[in-house]
Amino acid sequence: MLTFYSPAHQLHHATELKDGVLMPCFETPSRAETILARVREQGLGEVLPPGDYPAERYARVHTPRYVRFLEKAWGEWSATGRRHDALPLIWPVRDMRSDIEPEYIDGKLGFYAMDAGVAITAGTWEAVRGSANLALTGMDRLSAGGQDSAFALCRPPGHHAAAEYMGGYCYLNNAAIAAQAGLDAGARRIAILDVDFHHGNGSQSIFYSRPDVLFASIHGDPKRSYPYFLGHADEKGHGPGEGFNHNYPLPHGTDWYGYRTALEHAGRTIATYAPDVVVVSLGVDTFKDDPISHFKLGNEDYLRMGAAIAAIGRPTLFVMEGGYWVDDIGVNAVNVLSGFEAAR
Ligand code: OKP
Ligand code: ZN
Repeated sequence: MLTFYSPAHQLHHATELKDGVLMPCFETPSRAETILARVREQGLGEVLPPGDYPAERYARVHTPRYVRFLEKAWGEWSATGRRHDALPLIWPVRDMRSDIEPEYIDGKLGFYAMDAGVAITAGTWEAVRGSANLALTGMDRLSAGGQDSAFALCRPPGHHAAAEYMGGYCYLNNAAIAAQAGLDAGARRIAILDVDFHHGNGSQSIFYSRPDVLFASIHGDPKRSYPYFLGHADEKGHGPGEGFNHNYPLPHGTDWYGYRTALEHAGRTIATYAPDVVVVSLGVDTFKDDPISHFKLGNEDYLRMGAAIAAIGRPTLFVMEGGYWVDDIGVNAVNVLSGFEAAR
């Protein structure tokens, strides 16, 4: 399996509030480096750089004003004399205005964010573009034919980012950008299977009213887990998208035996949809030792997960999302990929 990787991700190393103190994010550069080392150690296949793409490609699923904000945010923030990470501290809720973009950067940060887990730093935009370009390059290789699967080693992750907001360490939605690129290259249907512990609210939101991208997500029940406000089982899609959104919220403590039932159900749903490509939002924060999540999967379960994804039987693009127990992140992520390959 080809892996797409870029060192540009290292330019993004941000802070978040942990128990009231600004600390390095759980989402660290070492995550991607550890996965890359494991890809090489296991001889998974060639490691290739991303192509370059214009920002219009991101604006196929994001709004142009949001993409412009991401590009300009650090410049506007640092022009006010501040050198520390730019973090939102005010958010529009419910009946507030979403039509008028604030002019001042502090207002813009909140306007385009769902939480304070998305600091913008000097290198964030370069890293974020690089990450999206990996997903685009992976999809382009699948669309060109001759490849059954590819792995976009994306960092920062993307699945919490919607058309017009960032959140949960995510800025551009890499999986959604790739799915749209697949359609633009001639695919008729794409399925996104999101196996990250957290519900992929951004991916769901982007495709909620569309039948050409089916979204299926297995995740910690939002009644108790981030992102709290989306990801319930009764969210089935809207209008022409009705019936093309499938959520599998599971309780804290879910182990492989609980997980596999949902995964097999999601797999059958996707196989019936017969997509031209499956995009897997690959988070391995379902691991038993993950510091911010609450499932109980073990190392070998990721081999089984890969085999279950292979059983769907479609060309597959793996896009890296979360996973915060760095000691095992390489083993677990690559186990999914090797389990997939062994079962094909
Ligand atoms: C991103 B991805 C922990 C707070 C959790 C946000 C979690 C984002 C997860 N103290 N903050 O889905 O893995
Ligand atoms: Zn996650």
